[in-house]
Amino acid sequence: ALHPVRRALISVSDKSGLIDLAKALTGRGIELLSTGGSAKMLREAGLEVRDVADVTGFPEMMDGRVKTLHPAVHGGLLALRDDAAHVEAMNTHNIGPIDLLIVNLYPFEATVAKGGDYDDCIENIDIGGPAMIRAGAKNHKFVNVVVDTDDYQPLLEELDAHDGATSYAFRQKLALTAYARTGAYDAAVSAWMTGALEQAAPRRRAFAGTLAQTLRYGENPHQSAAFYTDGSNRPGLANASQVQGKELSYNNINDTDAAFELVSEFLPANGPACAVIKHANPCGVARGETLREAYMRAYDCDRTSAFGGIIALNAELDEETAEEISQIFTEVIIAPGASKAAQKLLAKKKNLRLLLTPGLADPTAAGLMIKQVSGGFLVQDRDNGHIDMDDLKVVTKRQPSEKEMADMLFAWKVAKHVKSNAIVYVKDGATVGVGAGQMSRVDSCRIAAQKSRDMAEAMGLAEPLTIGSVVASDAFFPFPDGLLTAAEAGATAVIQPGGSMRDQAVIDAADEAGLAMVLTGMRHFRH
Ligand code: 93A
Repeated sequence: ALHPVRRALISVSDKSGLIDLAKALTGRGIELLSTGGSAKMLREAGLEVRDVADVTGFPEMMDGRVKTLHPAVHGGLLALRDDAAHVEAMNTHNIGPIDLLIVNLYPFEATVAKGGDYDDCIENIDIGGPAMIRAGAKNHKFVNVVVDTDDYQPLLEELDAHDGATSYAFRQKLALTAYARTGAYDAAVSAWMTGALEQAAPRRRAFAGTLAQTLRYGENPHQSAAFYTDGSNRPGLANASQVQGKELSYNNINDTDAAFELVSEFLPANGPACAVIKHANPCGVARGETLREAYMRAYDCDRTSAFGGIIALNAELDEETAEEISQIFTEVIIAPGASKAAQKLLAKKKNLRLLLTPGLADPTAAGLMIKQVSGGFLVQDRDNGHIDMDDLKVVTKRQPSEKEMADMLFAWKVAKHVKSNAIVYVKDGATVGVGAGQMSRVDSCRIAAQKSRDMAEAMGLAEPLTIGSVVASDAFFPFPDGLLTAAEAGATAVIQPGGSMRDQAVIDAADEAGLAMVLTGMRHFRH
């Protein structure tokens, strides 16, 4: 199923590599048709080109909104060359076959990314381009559709390998890329409109991303993987720049995202903060007088797990913090900046990946979360819920102290980023025990306390740091047992959503143990 290429239609917004390609095509005896701007550029390079307007008999009109939308173009793309009736229709209506379509679309995504206004975005919705791409790709039995400048060279190689023709398999592959492009393009329009109309609700919109990076493998080496950006341009991992280190892996991206989202909960105005992450869960999170202190206190929560972890900072990385971090093996550091001295120091650690972001993420920003299940996707609003001091309801006889209150709010922020069932013990603005991902809440309470005991032993402390701590639970305590476990570990105050049938039993248990307890009225499950 080799098919010769005799006539090409070129209509591109991104004109990089265009002249070289066109020269290579005419050099192989291929006739060129082209639209306004593309034709002009080719002519200026001394190439012979026929205007599409000449083929259609219509000028490009309405600011270019209508240039290629014509049967002379679409007939040439869609006609089955081996169907007598199609060939007769081509002859009757004087339609010439188009064997090669080189199109890239109006830069809609780039217009959105650079903050184009509504009308600007609308004008950058390409109609004729996708119509041609879809037509040519449908007819890949005969037509080659190239939508990616990366495919220019392979196209020329294919033509040379087959004496000016292309194989069916080659055209099929091009068609696959073509439909991925038009699908993603329309999804970008859909996502933009959803945002523009402020209807972030997870309904009535299409999903697609733009391939940003092919990854070496997925969660495990036998899984292939890739990273797609969603065009939302939210500050974070997707638009971070990597200063040094090996390429990010699938797990690095997942964990770094979790680390950065978590540390972004802590406003730099309230002081430096650090989160250390492993397997998307925090090993430790802390504030400090200095960034170095914040890191050390986060590290001290669970030194064992922190090995080979991911570190996120809410402030520019300085030299003394970089020095401290480089004492142990760390996979990734992500921060909204790094001093020259810090960068110089870390440059010696060849494997350490350093990512710099343009600011912190906005925890309150709207967005969507997508999770795949067999046979479909689950889509929900991003968990951008947050609570303030005013939202808290004290339900115990004892009022929490100011210090307990501050630590409870800290613990609550961390708990939001811990896989359920989440239990987080906090003391003086630092986590001192994290229980994550257990099927039973009481187990999370126990594990977090046990980790704190282990750390106390390793660090030679007189007693575990959970003594005199506060505890946060991401969802209500169904029974008093979890709460009592926390009390045994030395917690003096509890923050939790409330809402259990047995809330009263839990409150009574708290009173009996002399605990202060506040209810948030909001749950932060995370799975
Ligand atoms: O405005 S359009 O949707 N209407 C069309 O008929 C049409 N045909 C091609 N946009 C159209 N195009 C797009 O024009 C192509 O997809 C390409 O991005 C661009 C190339 O225009 P020029 O060659 O004038 O620079």
